[in-house]
Amino acid sequence: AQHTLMRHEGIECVSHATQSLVVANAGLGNGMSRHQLFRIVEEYGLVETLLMPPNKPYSFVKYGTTEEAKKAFDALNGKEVTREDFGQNIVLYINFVEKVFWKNVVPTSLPPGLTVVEKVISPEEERRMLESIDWTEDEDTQNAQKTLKHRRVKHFGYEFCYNSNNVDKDKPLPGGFPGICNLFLEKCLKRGYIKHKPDQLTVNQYEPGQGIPPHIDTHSAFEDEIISLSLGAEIVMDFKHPDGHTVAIMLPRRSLLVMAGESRYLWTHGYMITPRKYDVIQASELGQKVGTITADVGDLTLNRRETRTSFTFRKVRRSPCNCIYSSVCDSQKGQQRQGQPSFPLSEME
Ligand code: AKG
Repeated sequence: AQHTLMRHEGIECVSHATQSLVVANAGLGNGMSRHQLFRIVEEYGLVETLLMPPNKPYSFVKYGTTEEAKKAFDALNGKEVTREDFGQNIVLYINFVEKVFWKNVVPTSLPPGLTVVEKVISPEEERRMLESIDWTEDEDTQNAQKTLKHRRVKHFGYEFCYNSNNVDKDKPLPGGFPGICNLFLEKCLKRGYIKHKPDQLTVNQYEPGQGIPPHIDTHSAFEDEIISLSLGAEIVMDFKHPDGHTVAIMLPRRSLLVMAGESRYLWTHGYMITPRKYDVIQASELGQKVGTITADVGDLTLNRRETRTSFTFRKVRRSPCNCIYSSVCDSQKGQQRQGQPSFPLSEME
């Protein structure tokens, strides 16, 4: 029956062992996330390709060797796994295939309001921005510095408090932004990436394997436009709509992520916190990787992670948010953070 189902879909299963598997019940179409599937399949060998066709209840995995694929087949066929998000159990069904491919690749659109500007600064500016952050300062220096469980952070302008997911608007930090950041923001304003000059900066530093949990920046804390500069390393960031639709976006090194409108207010953003030190990315030319929707394309490979430092600039909000996304808006619920994804307690010291 499994073979018939796969043939309906144009997938030819083979009875001999190959490097590639089709994993039924583990697709984007039945709620399996790319992260979870990757974690499951990487246990059995080097995953060369992980292809998850849009809206389909199956995925394809290509291993470095046939032996690895065989190991995965033996261990996973018929195995029950618990889906991370809904806690629902599903049984995986696996077959060998000759080739991993997906013919109906349709470009999925980016979350509305989201832009990625590539090479927004030069390598020299990147170096100077990284040097402008002194991580050796101790606690009683002027800019709040914290080591969270999964990354370290430093705040400028205003401290972001992870207990309340908000800023103390009456307590600006002394010293302002590092000078080079002001120059960068002038450039962003001049080029029209942002309309208002931010007054709050969070610098996050992530070692390989670290990340940030999915969250929406608290509506009542910050204005609409939020920008994040990626330095030191590229990363794949996941954006998730409340209906469960997830889009993985490649943020190249020295690129600027601009989140406005729906992408800022309604979609969560974050990237994985796992012991692994690789990201699944599109293996096309560099220029095509910007804004890549890795979940929906077939041309995937793995990238080793390096230390990534991000500079996230935001403008502190001075009046309640009146956006159109009231289901996730704490201003409109009259209550802090109600129903809104926030940083879990485990994030904190
Ligand atoms: C945050 O600090 O709230 C972020 O979302 C940081 C995102 C990033 O590292 O690019």
